[in-house]
Amino acid sequence: MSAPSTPTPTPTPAPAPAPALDFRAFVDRLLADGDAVAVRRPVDPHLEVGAVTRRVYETAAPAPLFTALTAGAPGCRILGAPAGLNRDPDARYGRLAAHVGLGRTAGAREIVERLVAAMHAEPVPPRLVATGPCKQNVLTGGQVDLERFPVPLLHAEDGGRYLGTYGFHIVRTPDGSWTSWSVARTMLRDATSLVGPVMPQQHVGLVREQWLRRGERMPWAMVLGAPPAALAAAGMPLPAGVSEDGYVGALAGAPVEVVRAETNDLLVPANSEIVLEGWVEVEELAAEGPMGEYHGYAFPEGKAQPVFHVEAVTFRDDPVLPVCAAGLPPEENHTVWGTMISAAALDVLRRAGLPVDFAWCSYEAATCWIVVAVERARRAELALADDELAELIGETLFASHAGWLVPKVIVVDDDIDVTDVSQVVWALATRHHPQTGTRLYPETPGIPMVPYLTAAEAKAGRGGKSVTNCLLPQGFRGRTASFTGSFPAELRQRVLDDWTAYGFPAA
Ligand SMILES: Cc1cc2nc3c(=O)[nH]c(=O)nc-3n(C[C@H](O)[C@H](O)[C@H](O)COP(=O)(O)O)c2cc1C
Ligand SMILES: [Mn+2]
Repeated sequence: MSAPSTPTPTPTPAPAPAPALDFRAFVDRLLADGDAVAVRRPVDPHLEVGAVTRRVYETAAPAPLFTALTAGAPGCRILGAPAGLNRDPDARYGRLAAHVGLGRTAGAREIVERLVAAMHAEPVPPRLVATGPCKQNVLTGGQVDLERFPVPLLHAEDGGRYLGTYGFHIVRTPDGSWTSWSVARTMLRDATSLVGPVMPQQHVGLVREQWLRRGERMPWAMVLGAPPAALAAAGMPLPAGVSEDGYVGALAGAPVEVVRAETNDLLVPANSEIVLEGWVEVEELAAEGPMGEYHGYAFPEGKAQPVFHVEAVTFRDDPVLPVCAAGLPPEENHTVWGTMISAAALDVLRRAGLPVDFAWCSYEAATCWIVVAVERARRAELALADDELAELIGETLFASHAGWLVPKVIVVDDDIDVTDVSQVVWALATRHHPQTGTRLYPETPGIPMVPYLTAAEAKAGRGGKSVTNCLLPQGFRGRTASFTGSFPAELRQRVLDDWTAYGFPAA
């Protein structure tokens, strides 16, 4: 007698990971949308990749996927400008939107509000899996050779070739309580080591300090071609003690899958394109830089920075190395870092109970200013003069991890769309009193990379910070003379409805 038949479960294929959680799916999505182009002719990682990528940013062209590089092992590819802007005004932020799980027509406000909402959601911890695509190739010990990747020289003035321009460090405190993911650049030092900045105020620096105090080398990993949502979170000034991995799950709506590293206990995103594993020696520095930087300049000197020793490399087949060629906006230091700072800053201000509508690091300002819009309707809630309110906003921000990064705060009313730089310029020109409208903060700590700092300020890590009050003065009698401001709604609607009838092409 045969056993009663039990229905055989139909194996349902696992759903393809969304682009936000899988860099390869992200690349495929960009290609399908026409927001990336496959460059099939041979391209040299020595300056040519950088030159093409810079021109892509500066003309808002699709991201270049270089598939035939003249250096590195066959099969290795490079994606330039992974979060560059698109010239189609309806899909301007498309690449960035894909990082955070939104469609390509999402606007700045939608992206920032999603980032803020994820800060208020329960963290979704990563899911440990046995293996993943990043283990398709495993090289350890004497097999490690970073030259197998097409490590580009990105600007002629750079002091070296950069493997890590769009990847993040993974480190953990010695007690295991805090895992930090953070984006920072890494320069190739030799076939088995990298060198890069570790600022003590950044979380990788805070964690390193704990290992230094114990006199132990710090286990380390770096992920290149990470899940885009993870990269975005690693470029976001979340508060100290917050593990970015749980934020990524909240942002993407699903846990990020991680696998154990080969040579240490760190967990790395399972579908990463390239994973470097190793350690940071207790006291070891080497020359790094210079390199074209986020503020738009390249300075002539490099600096001594910590060394990252690589003892294992794992990677997907035909890995795709993402590359940011830093410099004049808009590149990823503005579109990713600037947007992440905007979201973190907006959250700081709202949590402080301030009547703030929105905050935005204008990409054009190279992450050197943030514009904060005050809800005019809620101005009366605080019995503060305009300048006092502007200063309170600035000082609240400057006291936060996000506010350390941005030297200038510009405060406007919410009739200004802060994501439109032309409106910000108009507010600056017409609402800011040059004599009384600026408050200076010579003693306030800030990121020392700001280009206009004096040598003494950069050394002290203080000063060069300001709050610019562009709030309309109480009792201001002007009205905005414009299409929106000067006509009855009914007439405006009629003009819009009849637009082509007047003889204009459709908007
Ligand atoms: C493309 C890109 C490159 C970056 N490069 C650096 C860098 O080289 N050094 C640095 O300190 N921060 C860099 N950042 C900014 C940090 O990632 C950001 O401040 C983040 O908040 C740091 O993580 P943490 O807050 O956990 O310290 C970069 C950000 C992006 C998006
Ligand atoms: Mn952090």
